[in-house]
Amino acid sequence: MNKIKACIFDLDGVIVDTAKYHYMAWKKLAEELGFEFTPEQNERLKGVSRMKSLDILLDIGKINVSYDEKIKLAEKKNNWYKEYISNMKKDEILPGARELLELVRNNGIKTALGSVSKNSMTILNGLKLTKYFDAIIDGNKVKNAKPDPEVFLLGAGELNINPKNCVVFEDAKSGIQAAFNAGMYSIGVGDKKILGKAN
Ligand code: B16
Ligand code: MG
Repeated sequence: MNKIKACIFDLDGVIVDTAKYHYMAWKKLAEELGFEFTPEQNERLKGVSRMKSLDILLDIGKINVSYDEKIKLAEKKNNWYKEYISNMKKDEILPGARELLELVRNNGIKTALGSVSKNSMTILNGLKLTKYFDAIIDGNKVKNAKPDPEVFLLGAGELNINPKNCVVFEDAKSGIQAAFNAGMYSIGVGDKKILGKAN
């Protein structure tokens, strides 16, 4: 592979254990709407934007609602999610994540966050992790959710590093595909059966 000059990290499910909170909030919304939402179905929502996730969820529940209603449902889910993450503790930083960030930085390798979550800054600041990133790309900066490569290409751009010298760490199938689409090397964090496309 090419020389590694930058590492780009996804947030939910890679740096912090927030993927479970997204699932809890979507599951609660599904229950309120009268249907079951399984962990297997939840895999389709990982790395996907809030509104697109809602569309997938409503499709699973075979529910049709107006655009205005969708905005209200997404807000409801986000309020539950924010309530869950407001109580997060430092031990919810995933094992080895902080150590890896320190290690790569100590070796002169740049770091970026590549998340489509609009709540990224709340989480990073809350857990005092912001200082580990040379660039931060979050859901407020990107227009296209993974598997679109935009989030990772913006990260490489802010770091001024060629995409072919970047390594992406991802827990979502859509994120591994986004890294591939960006021409970057990828490391899957999770189940090999789901993330098999990762380098
Ligand atoms: P929010 P990541 C993604 O974060 C999550 O994987 C996905 O489940 C979530 O819907 C998305 O962020 C949007 O999050 O509602 O907080 O804006 O994995 O790209 O760090
Ligand atoms: Mg993720």
